[in-house]
Amino acid sequence: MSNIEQTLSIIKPDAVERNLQDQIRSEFKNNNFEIIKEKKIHISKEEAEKFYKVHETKPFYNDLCEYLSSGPIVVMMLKKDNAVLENRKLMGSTNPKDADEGTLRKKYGISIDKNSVHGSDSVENAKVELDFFFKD
Ligand code: IDP
Ligand code: MG
Repeated sequence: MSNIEQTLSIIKPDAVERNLQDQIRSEFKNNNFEIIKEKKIHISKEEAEKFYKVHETKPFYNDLCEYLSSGPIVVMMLKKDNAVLENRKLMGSTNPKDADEGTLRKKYGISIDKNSVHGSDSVENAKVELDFFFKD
């Protein structure tokens, strides 16, 4: 039985800075994700704080928000069977050091904070996060 979902991917500033968006886009396509919408934007720190509000009590919250707003990002609406979990699998562990071979964070991530990609972690959060960037 199919379970088509949509999820949000963000190509983070470290990856956009290194011009990796074409390679990462190919990775999604090669893994049968459909890219429904895509845009390159540069968000403010206030917007980053809103996006990462779930992490507001974490010690790394301020740095995280500084970082996400430090340069352009590419946000994508992805669609696939079980897209949320499939994207998390393709991304790999939060810390690139722990990420499996072949995952995006293993291939492109620099460090736990500069880990190149974001992906929604649940169907519910995917809806909220997609709305955040793509609600017109
Ligand atoms: P995720 O991106 O794999 O879902 P989360 O726990 O949701 O990981 O954390 C959000 C982002 O915050 C991570 O992608 C990473 O960039 C950053 N982060 C998470 N844990 C740490 C940490 O211990 N130190 C610094 N940055 C962190
Ligand atoms: Mg997360």
